[in-house]
Amino acid sequence: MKRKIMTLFVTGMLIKMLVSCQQPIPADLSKNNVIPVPVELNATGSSYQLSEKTKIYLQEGDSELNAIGKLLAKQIKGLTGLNLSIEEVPEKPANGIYLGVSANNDVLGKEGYSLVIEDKKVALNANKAAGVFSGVQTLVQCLELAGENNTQWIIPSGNITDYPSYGYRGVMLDVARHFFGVEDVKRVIDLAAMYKINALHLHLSDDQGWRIEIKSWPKLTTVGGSTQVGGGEGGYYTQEQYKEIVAYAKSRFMTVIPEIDMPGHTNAAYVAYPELNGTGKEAKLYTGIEVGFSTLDTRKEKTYEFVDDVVRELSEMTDGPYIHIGGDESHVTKEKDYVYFINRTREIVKKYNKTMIGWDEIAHADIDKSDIVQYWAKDENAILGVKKGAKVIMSPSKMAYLDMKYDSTTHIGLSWAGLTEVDKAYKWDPATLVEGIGKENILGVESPLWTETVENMDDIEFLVFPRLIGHAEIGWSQANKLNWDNYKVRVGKHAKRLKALGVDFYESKLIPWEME
Ligand code: TNX
Repeated sequence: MKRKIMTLFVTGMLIKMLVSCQQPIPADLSKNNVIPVPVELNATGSSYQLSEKTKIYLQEGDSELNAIGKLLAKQIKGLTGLNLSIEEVPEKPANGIYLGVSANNDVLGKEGYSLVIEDKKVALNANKAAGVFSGVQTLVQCLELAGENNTQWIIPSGNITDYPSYGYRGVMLDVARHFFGVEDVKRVIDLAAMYKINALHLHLSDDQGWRIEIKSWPKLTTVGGSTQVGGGEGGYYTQEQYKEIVAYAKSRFMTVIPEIDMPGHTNAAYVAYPELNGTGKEAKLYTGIEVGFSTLDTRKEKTYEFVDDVVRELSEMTDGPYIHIGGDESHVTKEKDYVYFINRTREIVKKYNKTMIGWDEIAHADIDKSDIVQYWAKDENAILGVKKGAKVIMSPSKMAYLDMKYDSTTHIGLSWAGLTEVDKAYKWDPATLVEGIGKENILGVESPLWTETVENMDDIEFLVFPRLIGHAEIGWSQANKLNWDNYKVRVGKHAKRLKALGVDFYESKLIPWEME
């Protein structure tokens, strides 16, 4: 009898243990904190639990998926400590995390994805690898701790269907005023990619420094790259290093847009090659932060040989479709010379099969629907560009400029466009901001970080985060989903993640940060 009771007891314990292992932990995906907020999200109340045994399965035979699988494993490892193995499979498996590129769903486009989370499996499907990459960023954000003593990593169950509002979602880093090396740029790429930013605009030249090796004009870097704001030693990327950045960005589905700012902002270039100087004054290396005093000599053929060589070499190392030619604040270039210069430079960019982007002033030149105007300052310039058929990248300085101070006490940053607290940075709609510019005219959104006052990675992180996260949502999410009160709670929940990654973000008082 005793034995029978014992057997029953042990069997009961075993069953209980088995059931408790298999019983999914209840969780609510709708309480999630995903940024950018997805197009459609339905919660089903249960969860998928991760363990050391969880596998990442990849649809067979796709090298891009393989790379994404590895990045996913790395992100999961970083967050949870779990080592997931990766395996290619011919068919969707009955368990594990599956990544596939055969969604065959027009609505999803190139970057959209569908994510289905069930008790036993997670399936992420897209039309293209870029979509899987977007979905992976969502999936990682959905991971949370649950269960007894909060020790289990789970993904709340449900379905997410998601795709971007705008195809271009960028961040700009000015590496001319202060130079930042390859490792810093890679960190910016990684952090921005977590929020589905897909364009990295590098401001590679300005009065204070020339930062990209051009083999046919070697003194641009050896002389023009030798200093920076404040008189530090400056620096530049060799072509090999630049290509390394392009490849790293590409592996995160991000396009690099190189900018050579002309005909103004060119002091460093013509200190190296005085024959390009159009000011009639002798030039010296410059380490201050004034703008608008420099110009190339727009009427000299030599200048166009220079532009041709620079654009050719840049095009050869850039696999993306765009070359940014600057064009802003050319205050000492006569209007007719400015227009002449932009027109000729535009032809050179076209000759190398690239699309020209320029700051909004370029709308005064003979541009058309094959060009892109980056709105930063003047409505009338951007509107003129749109009238000529050009598409617009929205970077309104009052909301999108990451170098503006948050408030009057902010220790770095400028304030010429106003103070930009996190709510102001978030509360705008690209499609209604400027009368005469609608969604159909807009390529996307970009947040520029000018670095006159930015000296190191901590400074970058402090000004970029959290404002870029809000801009990422404006660029990706549907306009009717953008809501500050809801957003501030979600972004508050990102504090732990950001801290874990060592991001030195600005702890705005407007956001209910959850630090513990
Ligand atoms: C204006 S924005 C500039 C930059 C400065 C920036 C500082 C633009 C196209 N030109 O040269 O760095 O202000 O906020």
